[in-house]
Amino acid sequence: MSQFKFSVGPWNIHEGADVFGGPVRPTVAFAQKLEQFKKIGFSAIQFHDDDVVPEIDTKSASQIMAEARAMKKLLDDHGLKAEFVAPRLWEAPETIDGAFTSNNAAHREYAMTRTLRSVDLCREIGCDLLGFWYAREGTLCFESKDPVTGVQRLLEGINRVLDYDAAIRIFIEPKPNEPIDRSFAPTMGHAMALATASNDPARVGGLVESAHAVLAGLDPAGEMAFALAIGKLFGVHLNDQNGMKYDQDKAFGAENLRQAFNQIRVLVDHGFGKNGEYVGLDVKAMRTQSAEQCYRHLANSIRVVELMEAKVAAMDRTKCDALIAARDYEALELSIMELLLGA
Ligand code: XLS
Ligand code: MG
Repeated sequence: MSQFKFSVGPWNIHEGADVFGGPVRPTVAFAQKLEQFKKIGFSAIQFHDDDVVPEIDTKSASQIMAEARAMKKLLDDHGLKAEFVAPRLWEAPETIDGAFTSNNAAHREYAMTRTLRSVDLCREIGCDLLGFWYAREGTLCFESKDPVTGVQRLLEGINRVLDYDAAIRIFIEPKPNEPIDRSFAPTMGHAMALATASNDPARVGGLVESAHAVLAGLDPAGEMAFALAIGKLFGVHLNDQNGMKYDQDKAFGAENLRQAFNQIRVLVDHGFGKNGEYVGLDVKAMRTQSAEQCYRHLANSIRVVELMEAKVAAMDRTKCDALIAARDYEALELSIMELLLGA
């Protein structure tokens, strides 16, 4: 049994399409996903605005709120909570060149409208957390945007949300690249700086996705620690990533066990979850999985979290402290490897 509560996004069960080929599995109905999520052991759902209300741009304000209320009921019926709503600011034609940082003023306004509506959705489905994954906030051609103005525009977007709703909290989920080449907020340090520079720093924090940190050449455990140190780790998306290539969203721990161990160690040692935070997953099933097996990556990731929690509990802290005091880090490293390898 884990000490954590887990969350998952509906996009974690998908049809298997990639940039080189179309769907390989049938679409799973939303209610069916919820049922399976609950069975696997999740207690909350991560939402994009259009996961709450599909085709949101084509619907009226009253229709949107009615559908949000229906979603809240569906969650209640399944005994699930909403963790956050993140405006999907990367698919609409208005977001072709970014959202808050688009060079087109009308498009920037589209981003703002859609974001404030996501705050309304948060209220309606019972959460107080808005997520910013800045998919296209950066450049494909570096000279195409003023990089100082770009960062200031991100800050302006954050402040508008804080002003709009006195209770809403915001997390920034940094990622260095993909789909853009250079992000304006590539790491947790950038996210923390934006939070601190905002009008209400207490309500702005960060979410670490393991793979995003690896893509930045950083250790996800270190990124989590950085945000924890200043009381701003609002969430995590555990997964894994084999080096610096396209975003893989592999099952947690599938590539780097020591890094996975250290993420759980940092979270456990610093009481992550004690203020109601969820351990979120953001993992994709392999394209080769059949429809019947398309939930395995979720169950497997939770299993690895639990196994790592057991490893953290089994650490011989007295021995580790003695080795640290003796500055015998080779011996310390070996004792961690033995712990992980069960020797
Ligand atoms: C994509 C992101 C996305 C966010 C939510 O890389 O991880 O899934 O978690 O917008
Ligand atoms: Mg994520």
